[in-house]
Parts: sequence; C-alpha cells; structure tokens
Amino acid sequence: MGNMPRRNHLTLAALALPIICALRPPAPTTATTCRRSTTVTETERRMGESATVAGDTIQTMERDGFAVLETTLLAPHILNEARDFVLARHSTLIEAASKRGADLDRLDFYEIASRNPGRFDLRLDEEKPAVWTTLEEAVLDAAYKLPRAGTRPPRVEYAGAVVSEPGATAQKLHADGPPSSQGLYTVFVPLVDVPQDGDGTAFWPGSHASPEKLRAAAAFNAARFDDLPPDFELVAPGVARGSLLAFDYRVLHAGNPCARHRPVAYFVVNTRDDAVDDAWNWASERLLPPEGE
Ligand SMILES: O=C(O)CCC(=O)C(=O)O
Repeated sequence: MGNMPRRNHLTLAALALPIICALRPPAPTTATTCRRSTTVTETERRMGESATVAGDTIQTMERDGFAVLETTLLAPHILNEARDFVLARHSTLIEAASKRGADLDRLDFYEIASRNPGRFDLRLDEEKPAVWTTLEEAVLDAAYKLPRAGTRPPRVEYAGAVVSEPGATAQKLHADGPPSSQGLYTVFVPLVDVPQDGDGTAFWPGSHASPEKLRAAAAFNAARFDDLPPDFELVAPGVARGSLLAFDYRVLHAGNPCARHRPVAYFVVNTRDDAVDDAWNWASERLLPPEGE
C-alpha cells in the first residue's frame, strides 16, 4: 500500500515468514492496546496534545518504525459499517474475478490485487462509503502525533482495505517503500480485534532506519542465513478494534497467516512537502464497470 512499486518491495524479502519465525520466534510486543479516555475537545486534543503522549509516539515511531495509536473517534457502529462494506465489496470482486476464471492467488486488477495467497488489497478510490470520512478523520487526528518529514500538516494521500481470508499464508517480509520514503506512513484501522502475536502484522522493529537490517532482508532472498543479525526479531502487536496501527513506509513487515476473515482499512499518510502517487501500484484492467456507468 505505498507509492513505491510493491512488486519491487517484495524482492526485498527473502524468506517466507514461517521460515523466519522458525529461526527465531517473535519477541513479545512492547506495544499496548490500552484505550486512552479524555474529555477535551477535538481542537484541544489536536493543538494541545499532551506532550508526553505525542512525544512517546514520536519516540516509538523513530525507534521501532511502528506504534499503536489510540483514538476516541471510532465508535463500534462506524467500525461495523466499515467492516460490512469491505467484506461485501471483497466478495463482489472475488465473485467477478472467479467468473472470469482469474487465478485468485495472483489477482492484478484495477480494483483488487492479491498480495499473497488469501490476502487481497482493495482499491477504494471510487467506492468509498460515507463512513470512510469518519475513519479518515480519526486517522488524520492521530497523524498529528507522528514524526514529520516536512513543514506541511499530515494529509491522507490514499485509502484502501486489506482482507485476509481463512487460509491466508504468511506474507514475505517487505517494506512499503524504499529508504527515501521517510515521512510516509501506512495507518491500519483494524475492523476486527487483532490479538498480540496473532494473525495481524508482524514487524522487524527498527528496520526502517537500519541499512544493516535492510541488507539482511535482501540477503534472505539469497538464503544467506548467516546474514541474519543477532538482534533479529519479529513483533506482532495486538490492536484492539477502535485503535490504529501506524507504521513507517520503510519498516520491514509481513501479514501473519490467518484463519478467519480479517478486514483492515488503511490510509497512506504523507508528512512530507512533496506529493505521492500510488497509481503504479494497481493494474489498469477493470473487473467491474466504473461507478456511474
Ligand atoms: O495483512 C497485513 O497485516 C499486512 C498487509 C501488507 O503489508 C501488504 O499487503 O502489503
């Protein structure tokens, strides 16, 4: 879900996640899923965000490359609506792809792409329901806590959804962008609860800022196991529905295997001064007629 060619990202990865996990089990997460409750107004929250909370998030993001962010803006009925929309859209697209006889493990259409067997990326630029505005507001509000790479306020460049199906295999370790993509973030809005060390997203903490870790990830491709650094670990934070998971475009991560439907809305947040364009991430061939035709 980024502005840099995904197909290239995957070449960063070298080994399938199960092999990596077999080498060294994931370490316990340092992230928490505690909800923060507050009575301040939205403006106060944005402008006067407690220095401790914002400072903690900035430190965590800079150190680990990912953080669980709390928000009070996502009520259960909003999340239910978003979940139902994503699952319905996913099944419409899978049905259309199946009717065409497409290989579901390798979908590459304008509206949907397979990111690995059983894991689908849905493009939602034309099909966003009204409730998406609320999700975007929550993401933008939380984005004020992220480290910035430019002088402009954070903004959402792009939105979509990832759906993992029962039987989804582990993703390869990859980054959403190259080392030059500092200041870009993917923010996940899980539409179901995700347990710690469960079927969510696993990260290699600190890999966004480490040339050695990026090199080691590339070496996985060549199966040079000796190149795994001694501090190799994968951390899969628990994220309660209603919380957000933000990660640096550069951090190495992978979706864990999944035994249920796990829908996640996502937003690409830009804190740089230049714009990004995600168009290359998607094929031009459509499964369905464009909206309104
Ligand atoms: O499913 C996940 O948790 C991660 C998905 C992902 O990183 C991707 O599709 O590129």
